[in-house]
Amino acid sequence: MRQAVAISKSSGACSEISMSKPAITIERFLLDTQPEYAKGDLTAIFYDLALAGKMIASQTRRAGLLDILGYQGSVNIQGEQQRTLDVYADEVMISLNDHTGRLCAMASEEQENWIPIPDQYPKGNYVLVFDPLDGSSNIDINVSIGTIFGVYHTLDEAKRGRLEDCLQPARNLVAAGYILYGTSTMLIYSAGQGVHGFTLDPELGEFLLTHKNLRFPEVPTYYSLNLGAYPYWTPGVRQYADWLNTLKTPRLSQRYIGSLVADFHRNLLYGGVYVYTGEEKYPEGKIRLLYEAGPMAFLAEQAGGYASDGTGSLLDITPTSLHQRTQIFVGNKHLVQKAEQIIATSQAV
Ligand code: FBP
Repeated sequence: MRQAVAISKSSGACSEISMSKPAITIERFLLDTQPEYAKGDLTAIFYDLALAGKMIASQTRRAGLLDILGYQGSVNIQGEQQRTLDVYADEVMISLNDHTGRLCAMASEEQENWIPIPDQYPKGNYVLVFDPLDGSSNIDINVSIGTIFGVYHTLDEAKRGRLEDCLQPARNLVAAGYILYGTSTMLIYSAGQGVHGFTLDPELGEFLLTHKNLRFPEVPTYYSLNLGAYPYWTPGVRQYADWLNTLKTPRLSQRYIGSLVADFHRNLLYGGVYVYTGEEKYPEGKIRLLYEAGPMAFLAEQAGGYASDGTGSLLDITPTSLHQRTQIFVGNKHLVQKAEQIIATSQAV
């Protein structure tokens, strides 16, 4: 058991404390595990994302105490009433990243158009796409929500950012992840070498490594879908939901938080599948391809899982618009492949 020395605030005396895990920050871990990123920009982008996570967490944690619950009174490009925390999280993500000289473009769920880097700031070679606060419908009821992000490399280093830089398939992602605001605040990411989890130590104000090399467990435990939409699903999707519902070995339990980040996180730790397909309100699906489904598909593949739109890999779909929606089946590979198989068979009849 590693020993570490800590200064006790009250007496100022030195005392020995036991740390179950060595204190490894994201930056340290990236530099140790992916020295090719040591030159800085991507490591620094993670520093900025971690800071954004800390700032957003400091608000979500006190949401009931501060006047930040409820709606902002504005409507976003999705036609959704923006919540005060949606707008706050969006402003944090943009203001922490638009002047660093590391990015050439950004795209956000809360912004109609792609976000250029202001001319007064130097441009960089990375592109940041994000959903500043996923699961917004859960904010006021104190249920876990999250920030989803994806990092691409620019298509042309000679140019300042362009819309095209944002409209890349998730297969091109350099890194992706999410920040989960739950019982604790966690940052889960992959930069192409596995999926790793860091937990925010509120005392130290640091995200410390707690979950190295996360992979979907072979035997799944859960399935996550909104059964309330069952009547509006295609016959193939209904057959798949029935198959999940009646599976014996293993018997799966249904869990649906209504927050993609939280449902994905549980399924990553315990095995399972999250599904959001076309239905009455969203015929082509609700989840946005660029800054929700794409990053989750990248993480799933890095964790030994798979993500599909019901017919093929979500990683290979090139977005044609920033806020394009898609169907999503993501989780244990065999569960998602079963969906493709059942849907294909139902369409064949
Ligand atoms: P937001 O990004 O606007 O929150 O929408 C995405 C989402 O909240 C997912 O996180 C969640 O899984 C889904 O929508 C819930 O939708 P529904 O309430 O229709 O089941």
